[in-house]
Amino acid sequence: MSKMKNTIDPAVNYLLPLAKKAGIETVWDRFAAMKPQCGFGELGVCCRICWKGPCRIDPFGNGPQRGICGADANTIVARNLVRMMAAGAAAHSDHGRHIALTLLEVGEGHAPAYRIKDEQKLRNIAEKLNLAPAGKDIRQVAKEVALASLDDYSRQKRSIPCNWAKVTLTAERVDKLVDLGVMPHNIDAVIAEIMARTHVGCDADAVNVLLGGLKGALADYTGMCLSTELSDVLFGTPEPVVTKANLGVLKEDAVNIAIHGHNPLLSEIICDVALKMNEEAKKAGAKEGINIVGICCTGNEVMMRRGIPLATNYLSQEMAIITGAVDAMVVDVQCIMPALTSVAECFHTEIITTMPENKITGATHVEFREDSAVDSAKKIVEVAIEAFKKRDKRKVNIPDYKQTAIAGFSAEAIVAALSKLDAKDPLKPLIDNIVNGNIQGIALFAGCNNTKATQDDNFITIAKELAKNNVLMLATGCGAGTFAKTGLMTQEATEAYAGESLKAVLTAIGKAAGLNGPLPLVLHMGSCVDNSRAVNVAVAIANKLGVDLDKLPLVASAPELMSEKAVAIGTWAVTLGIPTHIGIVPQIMGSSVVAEFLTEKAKDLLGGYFIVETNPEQAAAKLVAVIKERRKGLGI
Ligand code: BF8
Ligand code: SF4
Repeated sequence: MSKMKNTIDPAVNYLLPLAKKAGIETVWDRFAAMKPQCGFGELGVCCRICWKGPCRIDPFGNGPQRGICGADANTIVARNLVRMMAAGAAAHSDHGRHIALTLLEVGEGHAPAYRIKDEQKLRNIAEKLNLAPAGKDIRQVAKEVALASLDDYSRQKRSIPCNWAKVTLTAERVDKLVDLGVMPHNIDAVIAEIMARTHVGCDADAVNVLLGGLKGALADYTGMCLSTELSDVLFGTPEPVVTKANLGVLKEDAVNIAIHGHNPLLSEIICDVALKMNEEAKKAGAKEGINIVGICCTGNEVMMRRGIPLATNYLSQEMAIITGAVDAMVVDVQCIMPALTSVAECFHTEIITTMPENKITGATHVEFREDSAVDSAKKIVEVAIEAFKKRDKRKVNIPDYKQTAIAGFSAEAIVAALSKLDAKDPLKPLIDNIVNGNIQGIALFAGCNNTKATQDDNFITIAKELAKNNVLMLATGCGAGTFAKTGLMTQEATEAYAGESLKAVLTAIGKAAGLNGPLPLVLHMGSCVDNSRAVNVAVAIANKLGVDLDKLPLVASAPELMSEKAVAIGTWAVTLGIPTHIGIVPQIMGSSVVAEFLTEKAKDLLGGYFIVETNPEQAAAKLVAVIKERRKGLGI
């Protein structure tokens, strides 16, 4: 059997041999050393929930079929899975909480580094949340919106759904979720409930455990939704912006600061502060001043709002350091490889952690607090400039690879582009083209990279196939990073890969919006929390057509997923009625009950379901078939 390629990213393929020569270990070396990976873990049948264990179920039926307490494979797999969903929800919603608390501080006048950048959006949100904003001072509106969002973390009455889940979904879906008992009332309480019900000796009915997981996944949705919308209020609602992506965005003659992680609260301020500290960088010998680049979802956030170039996505974060040109990598939360500090030891690069609850041994910690954000940002830029002075020019190898990428397609930006075709009824041109078949359906690409797949390859293969089949594509997270790096977020990609009817529609919209050509082939919707933007678009279409989400020719795909957050996102997508492809075999196959529920029974219950397919060509074919089936269901 031929060995699977690590990546199709040319910048990474340029750097990997250099890393090898220098004896620097990367994620792919550690993956190779880890093989074969534990078969029990792969199937999800290993339980470490109590210290009588670890227990593992023999998948071949010869050895133990129950753990020491009597839990069977179904219970064990379901518990392991929903704990992942709880962790994903905790991660996203903690991010959301920080944003909501900062908005509250802004409303109360205590956060001088921040301001309300999109007042209209804040008022629209307040309307949506029934807070009657008309005539109120904008700071008062900020306070009320923040408090209504924080209510979603503290409400004790189980019968009252979370505000953000209730007001952003179709009425039919809300009713269905309430009827099923999976509508969250309080994000934190739902996460705690999952931890409680999966404690030793509690919920042992696999399907019941899974229903608890669905509620947790919807708590994840709620947290990311408020996070996205309130971030727009504070930092601006993204609009299309042309920028570059891949490691070639690093500059030899600049102080390169890579911002990595997820939360825009710090990265936005760093961008502001860096602009003012250019002269200091120049004095230190950096002719081009300071060059900020992004990695992972922080990268997506600042790319969408400021056109900051994206250096790379998840799996190649170490590679940024291996260029020898990154002076500081500033990290906040989530998806930051602990390996970064070991790689950085071979260079002059400073790894700077910023969050008290996210430190890495060997990193420099510069604590970030919202009330002293500018001071923290200044300190960070100073550390980067000092590090630049120590850069060893002989070790600099910036790969000459970068692609143009058009980012910034928030739901508002898409509606704005469409309104150039029909000002009174902006969604009409989109819906007309879906109904007449020029656009066959919509696919949302989300999720990570995973060493179990060739980096970026699944995304690209599936997208090219869907493009040929006239499917409109949206992307977030590291999937968006893939498309940005590979040039699929360009007008040229539309010309090259879109089917004729899709191309015609994208060209009509693009030209009307003054882009002098088509919209890009894949629309960059932002970071992982920004998956809620795709729901906004889908709900608007569903409401206009008078159907629920599970009737739309809409699919999702996370072909290289790995994180607990991605598990939570995939699960809420299914819970909202969206057929969702995953390209990595999930760690649930040790339970027929769990596998069957998620891939089949969910369809009857929710309309959405998981499609597991590791082969990208076949995955694309399955997604096209689902879209056709949905079209048939709608009679179009
Ligand atoms: O939230 S796609 S690897 S960076 S988890 Fe992480 Fe996955 Fe990337 Fe952003 Ni999302
Ligand atoms: Fe084993 Fe049960 Fe303890 Fe899990 S909870 S480790 S199956 S005894």
